Amino acid sequence: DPSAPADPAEAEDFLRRCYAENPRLGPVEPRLAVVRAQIAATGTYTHSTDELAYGAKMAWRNASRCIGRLYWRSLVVLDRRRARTADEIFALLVRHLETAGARGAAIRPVVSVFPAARPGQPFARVWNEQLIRYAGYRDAAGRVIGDPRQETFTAAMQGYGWRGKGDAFDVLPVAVETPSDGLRLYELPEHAVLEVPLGHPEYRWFAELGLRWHAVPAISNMRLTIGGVHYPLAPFNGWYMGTELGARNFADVDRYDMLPVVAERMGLDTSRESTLWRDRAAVELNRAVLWSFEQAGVKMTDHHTESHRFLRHLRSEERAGRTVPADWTWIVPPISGGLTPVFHRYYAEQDLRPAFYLDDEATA
Ligand code: HEM
Ligand code: NRG
Repeated sequence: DPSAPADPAEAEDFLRRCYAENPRLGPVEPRLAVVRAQIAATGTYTHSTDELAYGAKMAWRNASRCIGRLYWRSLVVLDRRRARTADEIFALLVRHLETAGARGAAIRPVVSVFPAARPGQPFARVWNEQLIRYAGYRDAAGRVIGDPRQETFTAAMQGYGWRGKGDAFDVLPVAVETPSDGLRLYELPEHAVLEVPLGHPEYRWFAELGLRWHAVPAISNMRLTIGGVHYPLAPFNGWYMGTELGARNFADVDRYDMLPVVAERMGLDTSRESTLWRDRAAVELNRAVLWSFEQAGVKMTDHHTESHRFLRHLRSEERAGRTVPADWTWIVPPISGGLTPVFHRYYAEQDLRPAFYLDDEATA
């Protein structure tokens, strides 16, 4: 429950770790005394700018499903704890996307931290799972145009009066809910949404499929918890790994389901599974994704490179005397798993905090 009082033991554990890892912050004991008193008086406490920034980095470091953690120290932390109104919040979400990656520029990992939940009080949230997502519309024939994953959300937005174009890649509005303004919908300005049209290095017909994807994955529905304090609105982004699009968003049967279409255009024999037409189509789809982002000059990583980087991260964390919690089922890429080194080992499974939690499966 994000509105529960801060747990003093969790606060202490976080502060000790934070100050031990950052000697420049000085001794932790005086800070602990202040925080204990603040929690006793108000049920919560306020992080210093340094504590917030380092806590957010620790939460990324502890994200056991994330293969991209080598760069956890470079996270840009935007302190947005003073934002209140829906208009203010939306303007800062746009600033987040601008900071993450202006058109043509490199993508920077960024988190924006909005006000903490206070004991017993309502708090601001964003309903979207990511700041940029494509609508999914169910047509009369029962088929979905766009991203089927967003069908329920899209219908909810339509229920609030939103009307999309009805195309396969309509950017959804951002639904901001605050205690003072209730729910408000906002359209992202075009300049904040960088997209890459997909083509293929050899197949001229690939571009005719009309596929595209947004450059920045910005997850907006996970709660950041640091030292017993909950930040229900703390959207973060890094860059994409190609397989997220090529092996999942475009390939999954309950997403854009493109493998049969690609296989057909490739002229593959789809009459039997043993021709491995799915696998062959999936590889070309993934090549198309990586090639297109590279052509567009938009940062993206491939699963082989990222797997090696992740092992480097494991080694460097080990040298620092820390274990790296990791969830094998999420770390191993969704194609060619066994061709990457992350497949061939076990990982420590631990729920370390600070952390990002999806509230449906929240453990705090
Ligand atoms: C999950 C890569 C940055 C936190 C993932 C996944 C990948 C990935 C491939 C699995 C996603 C899936 O299968 O749907 C990367 C790359 C990054 C990056 C390449 C480039 C910098 C970040 C940042 C944060 C973060 C900046 C937070 C500050 C997480 C979390 C998950 C995750 C919490 C789990 C999401 C969930 O449970 O749905 N990441 N990531 N990642 N990443 Fe990263
Ligand atoms: N698979 C999801 C995104 C999940 C997080 N992936 C990242 N995160 N790369 C999708 O939209 O396909 N990140 O912060 O970079």
